[in-house]
Amino acid sequence: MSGQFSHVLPGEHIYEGVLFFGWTPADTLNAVKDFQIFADDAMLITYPKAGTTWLQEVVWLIMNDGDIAGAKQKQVYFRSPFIEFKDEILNEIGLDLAAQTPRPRVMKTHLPVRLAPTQLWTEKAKMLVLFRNPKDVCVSYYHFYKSSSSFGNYKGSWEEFLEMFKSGHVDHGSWFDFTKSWWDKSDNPNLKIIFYEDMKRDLEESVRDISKFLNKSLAPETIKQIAEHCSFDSMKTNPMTNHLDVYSINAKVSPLLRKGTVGDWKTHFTVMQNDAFDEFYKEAMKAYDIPFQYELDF
Ligand code: PPS
Repeated sequence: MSGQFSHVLPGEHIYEGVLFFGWTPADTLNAVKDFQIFADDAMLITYPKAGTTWLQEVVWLIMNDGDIAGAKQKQVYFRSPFIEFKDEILNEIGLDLAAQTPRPRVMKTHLPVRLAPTQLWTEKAKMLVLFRNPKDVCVSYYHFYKSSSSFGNYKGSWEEFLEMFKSGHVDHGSWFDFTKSWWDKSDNPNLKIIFYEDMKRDLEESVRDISKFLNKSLAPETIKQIAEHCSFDSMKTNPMTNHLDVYSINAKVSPLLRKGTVGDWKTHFTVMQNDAFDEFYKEAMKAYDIPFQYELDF
């Protein structure tokens, strides 16, 4: 698989068939499977670049009754640990942070079902799976690969990256495998599928809907405040969410909060690339009818 592509991720390795960068080592992945989960946990499950940080801020605020002052005191990645991540420079050791986080916890993972903590199922934690259309995910991932030293500051072409994405030769592996694995679980009453595009269409409505799923009853004014605090412009200028402090991201190349739109793929995909992607998607996702939205109609 890797022989086809020239880009090498720092510390890259294959774990049970999935490619990872060095910040997700094998011993951490082993420990994640057995990681202790509690029924009051909220696990945010996303493929990279699906809008994870956005959902982290939204769900942390819902679980903490709209405590915006509290959210402004600590970076989102310390309040809502990324369980399979281990960055000793940033002192961000996901499993340690998660073990120290007061309950109810909000945590994040990009893992497919088979690599996720098994106790998610036995302890009946709340699982929030955020999906974003794969074309925008791929574009967002491409820019992040270029800007981040953890991803080896990708210098290759967009064309090559698109092929890497399609074949799953990117950190955390195939979007297609990840997506199918979680969609297969969508009947589980403790699991909610959320779409990035729906959050873009009406964030207040999404906050209300997610609160209901989490059994949190928030005042309409609190819901409004959360939605305002979590708008793209607000999160982009908020030092607790914009990741401008993260040493590995060169925001001059591309910040984490880059555009935050639906349909930016149209400025990257050629007509031929788009047709080929649609064909590839049809084959890879056959038998899966997931209502992805590639543009917003307003
Ligand atoms: S990560 O590092 O994998 O967890 O990245 P992730 O947070 O999943 O994805 C980054 C993309 O999410 C967009 N984003 C937002 N969009 C809309 N509104 C808000 N508030 C918001 N916050 C983050 C971010 O801009 C990245 O998408 P692109 O398309 O690159 O702009």
